[in-house]
Amino acid sequence: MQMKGRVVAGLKNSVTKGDVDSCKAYAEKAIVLEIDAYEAIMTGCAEGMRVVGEKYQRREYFIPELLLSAEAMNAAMDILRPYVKETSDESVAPKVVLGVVEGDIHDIGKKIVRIIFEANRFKVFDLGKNVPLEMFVNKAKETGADVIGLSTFITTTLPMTKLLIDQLKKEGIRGKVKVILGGAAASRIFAEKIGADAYAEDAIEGVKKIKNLLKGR
Ligand code: B12
Repeated sequence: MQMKGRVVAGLKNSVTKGDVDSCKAYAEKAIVLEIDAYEAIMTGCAEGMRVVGEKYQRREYFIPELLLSAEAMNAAMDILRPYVKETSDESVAPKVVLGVVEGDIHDIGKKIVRIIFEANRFKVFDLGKNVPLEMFVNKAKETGADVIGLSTFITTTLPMTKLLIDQLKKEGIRGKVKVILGGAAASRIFAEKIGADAYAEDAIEGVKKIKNLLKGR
């Protein structure tokens, strides 16, 4: 296996095993070898997390293993983040309020989204995880946001997304701000059902969908 392949596989295995030290070491190797940082995150770390999800579903892994893997992935992302290449797109940057909905603490996907949005020169207001609806609404008003990006990983908190859209209507700002959904619990069909503007499978698709939604603005 080529050196690059070995490092990416190392990242994947380290996330799967929840080995923080080895994850950091592979992330640093990726930088030294000038491996594309986004590729290292997606084909290394995120792939490892996908395997973790499968193991959890097969009951080979439980919450403690998930937490260790999340810690390992976060450690690698901290090292790789500054090296994610910025695009040369000079068009006006969309303002995006981003967060994980109330009741949900899965924030790894959202962290990747932030990295990729910022690499595309979007202005991101990251509200973090477990974010109450009114915080999204207030931040959107305060910043004059073009988009609210909602991350949702558990089905029990999915209804929050519909409540947010209702709230935006009540406040009279639904026409000014687009709503995009992402995360394991969301889907294109669900997004259409609740009247969101878009759903994205991953961060890159999110960038494309947002640019499309704001075309001509
Ligand atoms: C790691 C993990 C955890 C960690 C989270 C750590 C952290 N800081 O994030 C911990 C251990 C805390 C955890 C807890 C729980 N978890 Co959990 N967890 C996972 C796991 C294995 C991986 C999630 C992840 O980080 N993936 C990695 C990222 C990179 O994934 P990604 O989806 O590819 O991300 C991309 C897209 O989603 C998209 N995207 C994401 N957000 C957004 C937003 C926008 C705007 C856009 C455009 C795109 C976008 O872009 C991302 C980057 O490209 C999933 C399994 C799964 N299949 O998702 C279960 C999973 C989500 N968890 C699950 C459950 C049930 C729980 C618990 C309820 C367990 C419990 N009994 O306590 C708790 C919930 C706690 C809570 N209130 O939130 C279930 C949810 C099932 C359901 N249908 O509701 C899953 C699906 C596992 C399963 N198969 O049962 N979990």
